Amino acid sequence: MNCADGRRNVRHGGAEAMGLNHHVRGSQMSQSDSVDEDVQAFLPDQDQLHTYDDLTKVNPVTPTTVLKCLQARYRMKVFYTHAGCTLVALNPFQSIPDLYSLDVMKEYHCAPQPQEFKPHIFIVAEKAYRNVRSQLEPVDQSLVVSGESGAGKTWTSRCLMKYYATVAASSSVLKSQNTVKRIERRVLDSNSLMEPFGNACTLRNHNSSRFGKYIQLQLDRCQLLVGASVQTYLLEKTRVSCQPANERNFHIFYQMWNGGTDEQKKQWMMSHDQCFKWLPNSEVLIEEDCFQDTVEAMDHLGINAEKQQQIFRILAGILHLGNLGFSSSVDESQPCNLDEKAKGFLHRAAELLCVSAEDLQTCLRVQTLRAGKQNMLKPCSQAQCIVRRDCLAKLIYAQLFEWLVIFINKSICADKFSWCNFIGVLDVYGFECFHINNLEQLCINYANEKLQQHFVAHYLKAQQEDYVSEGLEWSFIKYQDNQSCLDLIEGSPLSVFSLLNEESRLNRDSDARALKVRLEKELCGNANISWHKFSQVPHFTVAHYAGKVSYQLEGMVEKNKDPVPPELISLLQKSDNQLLQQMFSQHQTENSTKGLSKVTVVSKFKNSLESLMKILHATTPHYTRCIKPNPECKPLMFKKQEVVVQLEACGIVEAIHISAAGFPVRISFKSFVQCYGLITKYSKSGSVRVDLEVDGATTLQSEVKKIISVVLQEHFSEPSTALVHCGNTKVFLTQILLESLESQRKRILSGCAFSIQCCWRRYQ
Ligand code: AD9
Ligand code: MG
Repeated sequence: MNCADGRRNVRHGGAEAMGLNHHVRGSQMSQSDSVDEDVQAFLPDQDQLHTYDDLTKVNPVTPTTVLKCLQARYRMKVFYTHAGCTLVALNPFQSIPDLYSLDVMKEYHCAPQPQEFKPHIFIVAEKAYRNVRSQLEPVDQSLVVSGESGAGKTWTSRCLMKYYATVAASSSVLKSQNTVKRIERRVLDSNSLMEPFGNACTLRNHNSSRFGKYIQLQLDRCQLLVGASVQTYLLEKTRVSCQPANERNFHIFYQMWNGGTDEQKKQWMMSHDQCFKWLPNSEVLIEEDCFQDTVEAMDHLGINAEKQQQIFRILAGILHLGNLGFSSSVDESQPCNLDEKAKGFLHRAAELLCVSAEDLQTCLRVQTLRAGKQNMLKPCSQAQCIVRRDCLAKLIYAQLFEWLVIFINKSICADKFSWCNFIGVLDVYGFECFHINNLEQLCINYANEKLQQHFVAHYLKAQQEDYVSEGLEWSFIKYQDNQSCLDLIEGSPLSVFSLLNEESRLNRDSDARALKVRLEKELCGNANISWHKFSQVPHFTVAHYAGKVSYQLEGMVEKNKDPVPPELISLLQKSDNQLLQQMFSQHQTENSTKGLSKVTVVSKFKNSLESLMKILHATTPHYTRCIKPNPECKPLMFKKQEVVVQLEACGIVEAIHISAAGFPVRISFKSFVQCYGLITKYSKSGSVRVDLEVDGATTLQSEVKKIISVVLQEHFSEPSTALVHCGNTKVFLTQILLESLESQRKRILSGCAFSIQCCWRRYQ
């Protein structure tokens, strides 16, 4: 039995499909093998579904056939599948020996035609690497890795980085802060440092990235890796002060708690008889809790012992802030008091952050209001004190993360004259739809809409190229783009973002209901927004390409403003911790010169995404869609319902629809004639001789046309162009025509079998 994707079935064996030999054998396939192999019925044979290396070759391409195919492959432990210009990666949730070994890397790197090997993330990596050399514009490449939480984006990004650090290893070293380390090591270390600070254990992934990142790997003229730079997006800083139930804070806090020496813990004032509120679930140890790895990465990147000590003291200071509680004040004119138990934590927090305990306490309990040119002091309520405490912690943590990223960039970025091209790896959060969604989800889903738009444009281009190279018109493809959803979110002059910003810039307490009325009035013309008539909670629902999401308006304006009381910044600027001082000295200049206080979260995010999109547009993209086969993260468990939702969310189903909008079934002339030639041979009107020895596209094309005309005459009254197009080497069909061809072929075959049986009986 042969398989539909051009490779003989015997070359693919279940578990063997993972190993090295398998790749080697795949590569030995000869040209002639690949021509006559797809002689078979083109409707998928259930037993052979796992052999489809490319989902676009499953005939017909529908969400159901695609799902079945992926399931069959997963069962056979085949985790990668092409989907046209995209790679689908199913998370195995178990380590697969040898799948990512050095030998396998070398094999893909050295192969003359790696795309003939089994689908693998290394094919994508190698293709991008070779494109850099191709001299075709644009030469710079982007590898976009997407998928839902726990699907394997970060794992895949690491794999890609390791691949380049191996195949493009140079002898270059970078020197910074007295440390000399090979650049490949440093680039990988940058990941090891960002992850403990930016990742956390969540209900959906024990190592969930709480920020997006785009890493550009810089290559010199000889295509050797000489440096890298990192851009990060929207760190989930609220996690520092508020951890969802059964989740944890960022890994780094647990690493310090579990991995610090007694001496260090003394310096950080962390003794095990204390209980830190912002360190929930500290008894759960995970493999990411390795403090030594983080310290090593810091060493390699050039963060010296003194700086490290400053960093850890700041982090310990944050943890102590979490234990500050306030009691409500009876007299409103008096600030509320610190809880008795909290006093020790206040002093320790102040000592760790190197600020005066008195100033810290005042900052948290009293706000300074500006009235004209005068400042007025106003005591804070209990709730306000808590908001200010959390704000301080988030402010410090976010700034520390930013400082780390800047430091990493200084440490790994090559001199601008020493590199000429880059390969970018984008690891961003996937589409999110929770029970309650707010500004964070709106931003994340907006980012996904942007990427989807880019993907669709790219996918259509690839489709278009196929059609054009086959000499077909392109105009019959109709698809729904997501421009109107993007207009709704970010458009001008009126959109969710613009109205949210308008509200955020008004100096008043936000009113979710009033904002809802405004959105309803101004945006009702856009079909992508709706409201549940009877809902008590102010909200709006957006019809994203990946599904509908309801966003709550309560608290959204405040989140968008993300206000930082200036007293907190001045407090930190006065800190004796050199690093804190340095981190916030910049803050003030920016604040006064650019009026940063007016820059909202959505405007900042929109700007950073727009720069990212500009970069993506100027590069050749390669898409990898990671899929999480089950929410329990169990090895080899495939839940269809979960997977189909993700295929929808990551745009694969949309891509399938685009391809189905034209002609989802594509078969080479030769295969088509071999398979359906018998239709003309045995048809009532047919006396056509099907000569398989005849070569040449023209002859084959006329054979194809004859077969099609017989089927059309017998089954349809429609004009043929609606059902079929003949290209230069392939025939493009609709599913319905394929089914008619199949049924006719089967009828003829069963008729033949019957005649043979009759002859045989007569002969007996
Ligand atoms: V999140 O949006 O950051 O929450 P990711 O990044 O998509 O998420 P991640 O890469 O962290 O998911 O993968 C989750 C876990 O799946 C990993 O920690 C591994 O245990 C597991 N995984 C993912 N890909 C592979 C793989 N190719 N082989 C083995 C894998 N295990
Ligand atoms: Mg991740």
